[in-house]
Amino acid sequence: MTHQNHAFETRSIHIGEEPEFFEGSKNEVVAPIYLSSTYARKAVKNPGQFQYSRSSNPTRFALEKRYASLEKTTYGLGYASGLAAESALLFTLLNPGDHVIGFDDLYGGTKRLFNLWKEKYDLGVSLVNAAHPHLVEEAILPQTKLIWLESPTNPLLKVCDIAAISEIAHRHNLLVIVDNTFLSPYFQNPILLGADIIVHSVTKYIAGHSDVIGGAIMLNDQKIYEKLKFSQNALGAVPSPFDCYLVLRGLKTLSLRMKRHESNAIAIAGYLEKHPKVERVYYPGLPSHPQFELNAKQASGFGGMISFEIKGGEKEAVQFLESLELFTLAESLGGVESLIEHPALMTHASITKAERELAGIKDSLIRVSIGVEDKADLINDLDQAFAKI
Ligand code: P1T
Repeated sequence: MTHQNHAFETRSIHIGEEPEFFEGSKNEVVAPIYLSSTYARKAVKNPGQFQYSRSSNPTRFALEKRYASLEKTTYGLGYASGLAAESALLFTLLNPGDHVIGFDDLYGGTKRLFNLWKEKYDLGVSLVNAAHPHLVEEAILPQTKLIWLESPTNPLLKVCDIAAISEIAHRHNLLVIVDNTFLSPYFQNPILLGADIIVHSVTKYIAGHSDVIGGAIMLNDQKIYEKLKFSQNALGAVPSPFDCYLVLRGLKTLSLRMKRHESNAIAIAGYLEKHPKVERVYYPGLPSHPQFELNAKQASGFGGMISFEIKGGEKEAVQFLESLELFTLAESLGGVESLIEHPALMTHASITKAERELAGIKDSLIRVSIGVEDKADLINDLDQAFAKI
């Protein structure tokens, strides 16, 4: 039976785990964790479906089918981390001296990776406020190859018009890569908006339980897929079968989790916006967000990530963070438990203060990954921590 025409909720449970999915399957309802690193051949020239687990592994194969289905693409590829997937893209698509245009507010580790490529391979990088598509077009150079977007961005939740930027990119023969980590494929499918390649930190909502580091790439273009499939094996940063199993399992509740992350986040963003000790709230689901309507047009939800500036500076932010009891002070996001962090000192400390200031990441900025706990418990915890500063 094929589930390709079913709704997201059905595909996220069944694709890749159909009982008859594998040659020699025992009709398992749950994909087994295939630990074998290598596979016996029937004959020297008859390798069968799997040969060596770095190249392909049945548990990963099941997951890669599901990745493609959830992003509505033809192909999916699994990686050992989000940054391994990003590295594979740079390695596969770029040559020394090429130029990339990125949103000025990207995950700090992505900017650090670009900086590494600047030093090693003379990569040109222009970071622009892609919330204004004309700034992207103005940054195009003869050596530009890629436009790299997040929408919403990490950590300032800026939103860009993926369709408008894809149209500009394609007029100039450029590829558009969208890091879709924040909304997950449940709320947004960038391929349907014209993007060429989707990348995810699977570590976040896709796996969903803060117990996996993983990455994914999804795309339609067969030629690029073949190059990526080749480099995936050649570079070797693949996920373990156990991690693939955890992701297959986590994905089954992605739709339920995302709805709950979002309804909690809407309530908490509203609470923060009214709080006298809060200077400013960044959440695309607030009507006061400058791209509220754009996000509503290109995605079916706003997600569970909120940032806000606390009144004061680093001192007040740190005092607040260290007073919380239910929110966990930790990097990362997208798990069922609420996490909170200080971008300037934590997730975005890998970029220079000058780069942070240019992007608008102040020392008073706090980023929250709203979990799926009871929202009144979460608000009570925020309340008692605000009362301590
Ligand atoms: O951590 P890893 O799985 O390698 O993914 C990197 C990455 C890529 N893209 C986005 C949008 C991300 O947020 C991340 C990782 N981010 C964090 C760890 C964080 O706390 O923001």
